[in-house]
Amino acid sequence: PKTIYLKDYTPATYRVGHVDLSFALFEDKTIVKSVVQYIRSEGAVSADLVLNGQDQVVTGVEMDGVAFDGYTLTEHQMIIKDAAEKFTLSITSEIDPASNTALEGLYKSQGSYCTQCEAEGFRRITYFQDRPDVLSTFSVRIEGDKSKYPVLLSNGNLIAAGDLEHGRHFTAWSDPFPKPCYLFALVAGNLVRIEDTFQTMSGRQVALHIYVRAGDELQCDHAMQSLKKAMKWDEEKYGREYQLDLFNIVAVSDFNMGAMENTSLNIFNTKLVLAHQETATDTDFYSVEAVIGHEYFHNWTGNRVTCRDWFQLSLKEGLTVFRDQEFSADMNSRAVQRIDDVDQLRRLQFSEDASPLAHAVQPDNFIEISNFYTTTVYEKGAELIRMQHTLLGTDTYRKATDLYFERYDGHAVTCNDFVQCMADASGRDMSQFFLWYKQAGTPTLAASGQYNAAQQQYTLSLTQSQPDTSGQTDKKPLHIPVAVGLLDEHGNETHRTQILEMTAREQSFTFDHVASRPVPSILRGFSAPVKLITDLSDDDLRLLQLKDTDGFNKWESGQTLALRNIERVMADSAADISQFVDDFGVVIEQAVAGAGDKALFARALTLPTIAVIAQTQTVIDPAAIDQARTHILTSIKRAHKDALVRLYDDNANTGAFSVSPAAMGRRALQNIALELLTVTNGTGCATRAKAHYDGANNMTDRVAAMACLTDSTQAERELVFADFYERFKAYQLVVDKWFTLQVMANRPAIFDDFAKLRQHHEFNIKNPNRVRSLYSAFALNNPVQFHHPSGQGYAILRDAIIELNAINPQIASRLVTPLREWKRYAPVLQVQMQSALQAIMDTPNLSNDVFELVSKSLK
Ligand code: B3K
Ligand code: ZN
Repeated sequence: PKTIYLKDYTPATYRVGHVDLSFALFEDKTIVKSVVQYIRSEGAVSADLVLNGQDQVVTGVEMDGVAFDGYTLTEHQMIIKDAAEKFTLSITSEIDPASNTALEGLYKSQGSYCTQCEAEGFRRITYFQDRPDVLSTFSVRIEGDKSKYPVLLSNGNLIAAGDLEHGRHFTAWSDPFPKPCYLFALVAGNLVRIEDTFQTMSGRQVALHIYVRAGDELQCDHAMQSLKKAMKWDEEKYGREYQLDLFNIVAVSDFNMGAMENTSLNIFNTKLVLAHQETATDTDFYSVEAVIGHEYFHNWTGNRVTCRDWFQLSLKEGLTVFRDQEFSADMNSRAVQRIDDVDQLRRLQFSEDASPLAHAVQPDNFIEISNFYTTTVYEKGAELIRMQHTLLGTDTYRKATDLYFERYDGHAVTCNDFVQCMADASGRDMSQFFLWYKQAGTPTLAASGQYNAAQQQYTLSLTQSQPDTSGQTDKKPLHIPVAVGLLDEHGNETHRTQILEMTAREQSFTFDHVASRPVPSILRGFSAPVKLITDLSDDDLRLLQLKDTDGFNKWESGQTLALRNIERVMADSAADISQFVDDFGVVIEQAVAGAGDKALFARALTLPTIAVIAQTQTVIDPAAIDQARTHILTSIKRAHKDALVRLYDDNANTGAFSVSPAAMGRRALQNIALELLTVTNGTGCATRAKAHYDGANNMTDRVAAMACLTDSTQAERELVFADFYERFKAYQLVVDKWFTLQVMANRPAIFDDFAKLRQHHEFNIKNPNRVRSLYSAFALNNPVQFHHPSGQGYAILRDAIIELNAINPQIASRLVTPLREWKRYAPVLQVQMQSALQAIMDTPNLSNDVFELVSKSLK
């Protein structure tokens, strides 16, 4: 496989004026005709036109309307040497969407046709310069059987439709805004639609349509409301208005990821559209809102201003994730949003950084671009935008984004161009900041404080260090915004949040008028994606946990105390944790008293997960982490059972179901009480969890009850899981949950259970959601059994990757993630993880996707 380098970027030799596509859909094949105007670029270094294409049979080529055979076809290219300065090329080819299991290009999902072109799927539809910097207007004609495919959609505006002979019909579409081919989309199917409208800030009416399979239309309201909120939010926060008269969303069951932002025709995984209290959890409701927002926000950040090349992926993804995070924070609880986002960053991105697959937010090489839709490009990328927002301040940041849109609307640009707008609008030098885009790895920030009573001064000394990562050593210091406030010994805030700008390896910052020894609240709101090490005592952390005005650091202090205690127990199982357990009781009492954000209390009562704890360990031993964690949870339950029962009862479900943040917070708090009360998995626990399940009027409570039962060996477990299946077997997304909840079980029967589920008639290896519900759920949410010393867990994943490699390389390569950090695991686990990776490596016909991740992981 060939490696592509950022340094080798050259502009396309030909520009494209207009693309005209026509699709004739037949059961055994689809005939695609593309008519494209090519114009040689000024200063082009060659007159050769090189088009990408694969998995299609070319049946006819014309140049300027005349049959043409002056081209060469290679496995993945069509080359026309010494082409004219300006010409029109027509290519007719045949493709077979029904046999496309990679779910890239044009494929079929449950009887409907749909497309996925990002990043390089358009080349599976027709021969084209499949790169994001070739922008053009598109017109599209689709024809197919009218009874099978009554709905025929593409991007832009509908300009014609009509009936044809033999029960067929057609539609014609025109998208007047130039776009790269990765934003092209087509849908044909038997779908129903939900309609609404949105009036834009300049007073235009936009028709909003959501298309789903018949029967699913009752589950679309939340998505529609979320879309309208997102459109409004982008107008208010970024001054961005939607430009077309129509905005379509289509939900499909077979989709490699969450959703895709194709211009005016977003295609979504059903999981991120459908939401009803009976079938979706609060987390699902939350994700639907976030992803509907995310794809909508791409209209400006990604589509109207797009990427020059795929090394710039974070230009659109990091920025759009930041935008969706802020949207969710505005719609819900800001502190909770930040906590959840940071938790995810630590669990997934920090672990990526700690593995051989660590890469920069703007990578400089790749083999397969699909492998770079990573949490580094997305979530760390969002942190880089957040830091720029922090450094500039809200108003200047807005000036900078206005400048960005004004300068680059209709253009394909780079991350450097974005940061330059930040620099130009603020007058700040952002060149050191840009290193965040180029250097991989999670920096460590060490902080220590010194109080000088005589001078009434407090000095905070900060040291930053950057870890070596594959191919990168001797890194330079970064420009880090460190948000700090000071509290006095009573917990009163004496110094409000200041942004300390760290630019050197070591730096000290002095605070004046400090009347007594303060407790610093450092890195408020997690102002930079670093690992923070402080010299704060347990008492300092306890003060912050109770009194900090920063919601994030209040939570974080409790988590740090929990981590310290887990480590104490890991070092000595008889360690004294009574102080921590007592303090935990104080938080439970505060939650019972009920003043404050319930969702925030629920987070405060949640111990760090095994995955987050793992990121703080030099050698990872999931079973040992689990043992220490469970010991603490059990001690908490024993000490505070009565208070937890009160917390559970006080937060019981009353009245009608609602997805307001307050109602979600109440459920989260009651469910964490349930979780703490059922940690010991005895008969009482099972009775309590089953009662919770039986009394539930929504999916959140049912799933919470089942999560509490899954490790159990009590009879209630089987009763509840059987009832759940019978009740919901008609709902694919709920059956996914049924698979997931069972493979999360930390109990010896897991391997037998897993084998049965793999053979279950509802398991389908071609459906990505089902694969994730079984394999990813097991490998990521069941760390103790996945890392079973027998190696059975690794063997399960290895076999799935090998099987999927031939079916759907993108999904296969995603499954490599849980193995990539193998070098950090305890020696007996490490060798088995390595040999699982080696077995995959030794498999013939590896896809580029799997080859790249496995070979780099093994290095
Ligand atoms: N841009 C798409 C991701 C495409 C992934 C291609 N392998 C979804 C998103 O980030 O919004
Ligand atoms: Zn995106």
